[in-house]
Amino acid sequence: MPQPLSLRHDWTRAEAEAIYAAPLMDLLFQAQTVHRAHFDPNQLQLSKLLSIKTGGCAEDCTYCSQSAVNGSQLSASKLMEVERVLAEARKAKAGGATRYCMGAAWRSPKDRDMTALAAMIGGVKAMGMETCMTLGMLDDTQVLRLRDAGLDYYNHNIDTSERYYSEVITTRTFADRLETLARVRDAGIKVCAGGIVGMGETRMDRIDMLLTLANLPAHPESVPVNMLIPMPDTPLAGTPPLDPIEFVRTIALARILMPQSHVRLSAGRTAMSDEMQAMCVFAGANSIFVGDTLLTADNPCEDKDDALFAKLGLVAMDEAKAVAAE
Ligand code: SAM
Ligand code: DTB
Ligand code: SF4
Repeated sequence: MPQPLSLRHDWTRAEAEAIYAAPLMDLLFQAQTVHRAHFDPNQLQLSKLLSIKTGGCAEDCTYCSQSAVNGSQLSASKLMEVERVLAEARKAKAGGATRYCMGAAWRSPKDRDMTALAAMIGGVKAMGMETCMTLGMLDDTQVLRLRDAGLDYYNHNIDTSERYYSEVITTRTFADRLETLARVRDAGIKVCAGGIVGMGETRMDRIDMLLTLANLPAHPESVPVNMLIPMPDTPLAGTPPLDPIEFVRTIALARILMPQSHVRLSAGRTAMSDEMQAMCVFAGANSIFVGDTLLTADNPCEDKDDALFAKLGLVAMDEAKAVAAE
């Protein structure tokens, strides 16, 4: 997708480091200035997640509750029936979501699943919501099948820096992730790509993760920044929490490097105070997951989020505005 000349794809590490490490008030001011040039600062895009196939995954992602390799207690489910997915999507629409994200605990989908996946996409689109799927690695045929079914976004996270990647996952490579992202982009599906912070990585890893995303030929339209949820039964269960200000700096850097992207304050909000979430929004986050469950982990309930929005004067970005901004 062609992008305006003002969007840069040649950020250097020195520039990114200087932005990230600036005095916090300068960093927040810069991020908020960039944010206001591209978005209404009081609007949040609302996405809803559904796990359409849970547990029993062959990959060894150390953060994930769904990896069979981690010896997770979570039992493996089959792919959810299309009608059930659509019934859940109807509830999400009623709850104000404009994007419906369907996630599967797969290394990659099987060809036999593609017909059901296409029906889910068609059904959710017919409700007037944007569709997103996250299904693992895709081959050329699968990408085109999803595109032809009308899929709007594909989520595929690079998770961390290239350097730290093998500390977190060994059953696939950083290059594998970039390959699927390039396929998705080339097919004309919008890209949702971000990562996780708080996994024991260094500040440089956080910076390099964002540099990789910002220096792709086109910025991902959505950039989810997940705070690790230390799930029981995973190798990262006992990981100490990341300093909240480091997290805010990560959000601000994402906003400054990728000015037109929706930066999502993604997993981990249940562990964040209202003040921290407010600071993340000031730093340029303008998308969240709503509803009390992510894939397997908890998310703040609707009442709690409604109270937070009221306190901060935040309103939902309607679908038209969400699409126009991209
Ligand atoms: N299996 C597919 C894949 O890995 O691409 C799709 C689902 S996977 C669960 C989607 C993303 O959720 C991961 O890439 C990771 O960034 C995020 N995630 C998973 N578990 C998490 C956790 N405990 N804390 C924060 N983010 C997590
Ligand atoms: C993303 O970056 N975060 C979402 C979504 N993309 C698929 C997933 C968060 C998962 C949190 C842990 C869980 O629910 O199991
Ligand atoms: Fe499987 Fe995705 Fe979890 Fe990795 S993150 S174990 S690929 S479900």
